[in-house]
Amino acid sequence: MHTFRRFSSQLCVKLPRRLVKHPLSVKRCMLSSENPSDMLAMQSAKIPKGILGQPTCHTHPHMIPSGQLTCGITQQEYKERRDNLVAKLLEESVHIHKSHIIIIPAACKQYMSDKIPYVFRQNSDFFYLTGCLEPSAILVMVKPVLEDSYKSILFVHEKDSHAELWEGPRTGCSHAATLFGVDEARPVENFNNFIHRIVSSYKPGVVWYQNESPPNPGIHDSVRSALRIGHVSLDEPLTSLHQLRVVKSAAEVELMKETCFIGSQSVNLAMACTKPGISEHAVSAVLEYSCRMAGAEHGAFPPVVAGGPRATHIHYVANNQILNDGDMLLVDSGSQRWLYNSDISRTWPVSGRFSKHHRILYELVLTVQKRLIELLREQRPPLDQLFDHMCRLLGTHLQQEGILPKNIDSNDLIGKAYRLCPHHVSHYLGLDVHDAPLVRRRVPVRTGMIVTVEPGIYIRPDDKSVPPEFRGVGIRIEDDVLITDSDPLVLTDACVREVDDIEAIVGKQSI
Ligand SMILES: [Mn+2]
Repeated sequence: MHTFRRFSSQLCVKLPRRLVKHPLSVKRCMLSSENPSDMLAMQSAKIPKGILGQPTCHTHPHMIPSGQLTCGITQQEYKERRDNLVAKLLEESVHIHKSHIIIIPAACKQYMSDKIPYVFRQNSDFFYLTGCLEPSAILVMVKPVLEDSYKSILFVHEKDSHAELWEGPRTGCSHAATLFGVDEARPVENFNNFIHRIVSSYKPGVVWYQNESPPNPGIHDSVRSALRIGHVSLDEPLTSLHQLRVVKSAAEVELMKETCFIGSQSVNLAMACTKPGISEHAVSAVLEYSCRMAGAEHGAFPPVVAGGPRATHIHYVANNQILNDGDMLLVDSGSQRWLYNSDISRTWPVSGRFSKHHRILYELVLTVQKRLIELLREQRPPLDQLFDHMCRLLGTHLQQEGILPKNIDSNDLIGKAYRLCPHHVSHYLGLDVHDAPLVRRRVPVRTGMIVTVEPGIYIRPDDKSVPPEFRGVGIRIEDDVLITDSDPLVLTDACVREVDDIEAIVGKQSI
């Protein structure tokens, strides 16, 4: 096992015995029982030796098992993804008698100020198809009308001793085709000429390209001017790509299990470190520390660490107040490991003991969340429908507890519940936190999808429609759930959620 297992055991909070779970069902060095070691050796042999522009199984064996291009994923799986995308675009295209040119750019480096870069984050669409972590690279796939197969070309930065002195090693064109298993590698400087030549020689054609908010503005003009050559139309590839991305492969599910376990343990540790008087900032530091030590690159997003009434601001990320005895603390956080994200919310009392009214609200949200997870199994509803269920369930339970008045009809009740939980109850999860955003939430969930289930209640301190003892509290409980052919699998079930379990660990660890 790689970095993940080595560190995670040191950082596990001591949980009651019945809660201790085994995080992984697989050994990273074997993909499946049918995959004999000579096959892995064969796949390793395809990965060039020597120091390249990103970690490989040869240079970083503690990060990437033998035979894989990136942790958990082989060159072959990346190739199958490209094959699937090309096949899907052709199948759905109305342009049968045309050539197809698909352009998927990598992300560019972003700067916080002069020459000071942010940590680079690859464009998930590009990464999904290549496994390439290089900024400003470009994947082009060309399927001429008269040919049965397509050609994949990866544009990368050529080796350059001066640039490498500052920025570190590059893979360069000589190794990129072998490393990424594409047909050709070319220098990014040649993209402009190449795209004009290809569009002219293969017309009539369709260029598949993300024209709205392009990931690499530096090549946008080149693509736009190639489109003016004539006999070429523009279409967008991402709707089809996201339909592929939203259903996870077996290897992706294993990566998601890992990131969900890391995220779960980091929230458990944050819970254990919480006591009156510490700051939201310190809790946020525990989350980040725990994720990184367990093998994540970093958090999945800036965490929400919101004590007391600040939890009623759904995207509170200032995290700069002191936590008081008597407050509840809402945390929404996750980890990113090999670009796969977890997304977890928990709410717990700063003192370690739920007050009577906080407990009523918490158990109400928990009951609703558990019912929603059951509904995923029973009905496999679209996520939008799950949201309607949440509003109805929240309304009914709030009425039963006397938090909402008894004399309102069911439509009114749903409206009032919506006002108390104005965010959606679910989104897809994977390489992006809000994964595959072009897949509608109106389609029924399917086996292999990973979705969040995150009901909440936010009662502002000045909300006169609710009894005073319930005001000034925000509660959200969010888990990550894999849809399977049988019961849905809660990938974040290592994260403490029951009232008794929370009370057993809050404040039990000093920092
Ligand atoms: Mn979420």
